Amino acid sequence: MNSASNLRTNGERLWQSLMEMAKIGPGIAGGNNRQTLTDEDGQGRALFQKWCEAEGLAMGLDTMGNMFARREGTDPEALPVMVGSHLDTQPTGGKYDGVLGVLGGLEIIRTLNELNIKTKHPIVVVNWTNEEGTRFAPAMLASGVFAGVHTQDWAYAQEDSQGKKFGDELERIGYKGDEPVGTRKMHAFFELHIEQGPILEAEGKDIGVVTHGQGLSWVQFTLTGKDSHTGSTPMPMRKNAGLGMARILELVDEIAWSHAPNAVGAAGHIDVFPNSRNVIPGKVVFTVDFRSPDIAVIEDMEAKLAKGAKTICDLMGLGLEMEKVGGFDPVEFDETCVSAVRNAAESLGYSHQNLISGAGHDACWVNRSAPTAMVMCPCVDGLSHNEAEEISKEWAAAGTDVLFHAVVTTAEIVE
Ligand code: HGY
Ligand code: MN
Ligand code: MN
Repeated sequence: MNSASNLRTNGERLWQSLMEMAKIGPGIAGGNNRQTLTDEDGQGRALFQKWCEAEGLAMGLDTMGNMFARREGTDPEALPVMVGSHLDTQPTGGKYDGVLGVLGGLEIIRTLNELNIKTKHPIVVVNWTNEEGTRFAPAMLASGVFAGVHTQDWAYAQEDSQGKKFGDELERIGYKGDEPVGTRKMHAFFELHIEQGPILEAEGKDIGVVTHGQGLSWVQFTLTGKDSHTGSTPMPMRKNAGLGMARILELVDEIAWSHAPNAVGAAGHIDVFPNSRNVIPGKVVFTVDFRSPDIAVIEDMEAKLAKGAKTICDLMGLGLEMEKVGGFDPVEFDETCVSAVRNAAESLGYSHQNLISGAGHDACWVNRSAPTAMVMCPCVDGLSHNEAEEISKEWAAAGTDVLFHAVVTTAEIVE
């Protein structure tokens, strides 16, 4: 990009919008609890739409609740460059996970409008529904349906812990659109996201040029033993599903360490029944999250765990059910789009390095629909999925500047 190559977005305006959005669905410790398809998610969507309409964008809404805010280009035939992320949060989430990518996209529009810059390709800012997968599994549900990975019917039938269905909740908050999901085509997609890991901060780099995303496996385990009295049931007579889970979780940790340093494993979702202080748990349900940049490693970890869990449960006389409830293969992003990110960081003079994303993102699925790349900025202590998640105003601005240049270069400025 020539004359616009020294352009910068407005970091202060972006920061104000981040803080404004953070007021919706506040957490209990300074972060956010704006879970997907809750009233708070609806309020966050409404604020985003209000800001987009104030910039003259045409709003689109598809049957999975994905929101598309379109700025016209000069060539009506040209496919849009899309840019975005997600506004839903974890129950104890931070203010920036996902939100930075959506509002960074909006900041691009605000800057282009302010400077009256035109682009050949339209630019569309996207809010993908249910990226987190915490209320309705799996993660990246709506971008997955958009990319043809899941069917819409299957997604609509997904239930939360109260038995509420995704499709019903989407209707209830008023964001079930008419546009058939996946019909909207694009020229390219870019996503700005906080790293959610410690590498960029530790290396002193402002920008992560994301070349790959690691793969993910979510397997839900249901162990059944027998509820009984914690006081009067002799040890040899117990069928303790909670103990079975503890042994399996030890094995999860051992398997992940056996593939150090790039594999990880843990269980974040654990339900114990009846969860009473003086009842041996007769049933536990938990989800094991394995990740690695290497699909063979993920498959080996899954196989080792299935085998080991069966041995543990057979020995303890526990019932065992395993169900794959989420997953995607490691992702390689588009070289042209990745170069646009790297060139933007270089021309703006921001320090940068290549990075493999540890977390999953909507870009991982959208990459199946169109050339895709990601920009990352550091976060304090690499902490995320924690209300104490923090970034600096400078990191947010640097990431958005790089996003701006990658998007606008790809959308082609019209002099
Ligand atoms: O699970 C993930 O990696 C993402 O934060 N949803
Ligand atoms: Mn995210
Ligand atoms: Mn997240």
